[in-house]
Amino acid sequence: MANASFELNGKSVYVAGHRGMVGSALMRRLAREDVKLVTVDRREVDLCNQAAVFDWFAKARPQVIFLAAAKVGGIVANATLRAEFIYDNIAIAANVIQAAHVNRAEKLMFLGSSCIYPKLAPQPLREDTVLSGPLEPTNEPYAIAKIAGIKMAEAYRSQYGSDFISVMPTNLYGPGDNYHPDYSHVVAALIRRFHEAKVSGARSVVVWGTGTPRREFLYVDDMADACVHLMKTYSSAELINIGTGEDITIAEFARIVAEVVGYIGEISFDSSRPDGTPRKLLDVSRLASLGWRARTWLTHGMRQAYQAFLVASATSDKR
Ligand code: GFB
Repeated sequence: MANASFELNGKSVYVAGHRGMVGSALMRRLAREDVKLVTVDRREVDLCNQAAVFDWFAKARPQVIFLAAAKVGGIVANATLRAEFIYDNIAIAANVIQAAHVNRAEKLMFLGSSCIYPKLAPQPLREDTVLSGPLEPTNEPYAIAKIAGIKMAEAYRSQYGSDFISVMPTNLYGPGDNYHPDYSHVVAALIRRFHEAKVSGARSVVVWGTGTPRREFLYVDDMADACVHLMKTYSSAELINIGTGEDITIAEFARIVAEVVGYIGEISFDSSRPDGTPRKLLDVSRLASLGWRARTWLTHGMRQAYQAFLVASATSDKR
């Protein structure tokens, strides 16, 4: 049974990964709920360290867990740091899910990714297509780790009756993104590249790949809102997608970034760079049936994301 009514009020709620882009959006959203927020710094508890995680959980004993901690990055980070992506993400999922079980947490939400679906699965991607075909090679280690987390949540529900659920976000963007020139996702990479081109007066900006892949982009505060909604209303072994239900090509997206940033030069494409999966549009009908839809238009969200980039770069310049 998918529908549920879970009370968050008065509960201790742990956001794992609270300093990341998704975790910090969850912190902003949960500040509007009547909950006791619990966090722990990475310097104090490394989530890859089983003993540290088990010790901390035994003391903190959170009742509700949003498992948003992960090692993440864009297409090149995924394709290059393959060992780190599979090891860190499996370790984080294994340690936190087991600790939640041992300490009798009431509910846990595991955050996966749309890259868990087969590269050539029918579009839009339905939740039941997971494990129905080969994965996109650039991010296979990350996807396998996320599938391991999903299968853990499912197995703990089946063997122990744990109320553990898994949500699959589409490509996310917004405040708190990572703007690393090589390892970031496309949104942060292009905000930075177009901004730097505008500032330096460059006449051309290079976008990776052919520009033809299609991607769906969800503003991270919408993602956080959907997570809180699903924590309260969803209880099932089945995955649930979180997205907007709409996608655009990378070429179209690059033009939006140029406009938001105010860059007026040329845009060219470097097809020696990887395209990744050709299309990754989520079927969001399950989410819609639970009464949630995305509210932030892409251009509006991109304006907010650009402002957040300007603030972040001004802060880092002053250091
Ligand atoms: O965001 P991105 O790295 O992730 O790339 P994926 C999306 C698309 O944007 C690809 C193109 O087709 C890239 O070739 N792109 C164009 C760029 N210019 C750039 C650029 O400067 N930087 C980047 N990064 N891309 C990731 C997965 O796949 O999606 C992760 O690797 C995760 O595992 C994440 O699931 C959400 O959508 O290709």
